[in-house]
Amino acid sequence: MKFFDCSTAPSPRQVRIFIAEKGINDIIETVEVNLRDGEQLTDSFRKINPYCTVPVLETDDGTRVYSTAGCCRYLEEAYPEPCLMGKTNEEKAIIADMQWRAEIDGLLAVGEALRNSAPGLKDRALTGPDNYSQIPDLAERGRKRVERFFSTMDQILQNKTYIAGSDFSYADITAYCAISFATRLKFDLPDNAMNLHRWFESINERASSKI
Ligand SMILES: N[C@@H](CCC(=O)N[C@@H](CS)C(=O)NCC(=O)O)C(=O)O
Repeated sequence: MKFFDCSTAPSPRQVRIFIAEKGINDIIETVEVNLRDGEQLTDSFRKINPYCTVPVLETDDGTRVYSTAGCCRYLEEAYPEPCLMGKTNEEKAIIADMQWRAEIDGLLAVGEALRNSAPGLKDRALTGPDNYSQIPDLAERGRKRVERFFSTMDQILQNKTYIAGSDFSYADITAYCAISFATRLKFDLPDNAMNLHRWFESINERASSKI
């Protein structure tokens, strides 16, 4: 199996953490794609992924999976233990619900704020093969959405150890990657978000978060 990664980017980091939690690093060949230098837009990478994004997972029969959710789904089916996407129907649905929220309200909100303001991403306001101009109002909207995400996550974690219940799951991985990316970009977790701080520190202590 081959995994196209970028060590500084939050989406492939989700897959990296997923792989580490499954304990299958040894059977996966990792290929680093240099997004900073625009390697995702080269002809040779377009042949690997026409969407020009990472992660990409190439399975042993040569099938390529282009989305984070698709990569994680494949790994969960192929390596069911430890379970990261739920066992019962209810668990599976709640984890999918919470993961989707963390992706849309967390990771995409941080991306909206960053990609519509960073000088280095001029005309790259969206990922993919086409160029899109930055819209400063969207950067501002993204910042507000990130603040809202922090407070919603704090509330969700009020009576729970993890985002989707009592077990660590894919929903925690997505929320963690979104929040640690936000903190790298100088979004501060609110001091009074005690549940969020407690949860964030507990995920920081997992070996899988060190990679
Ligand atoms: N929804 C996609 C998003 C993937 C994505 O946007 N990846 C970013 C890195 S976090 C990327 O490849 N960016 C390329 C670029 O900035 O042109 C997924 O989850 O796979």
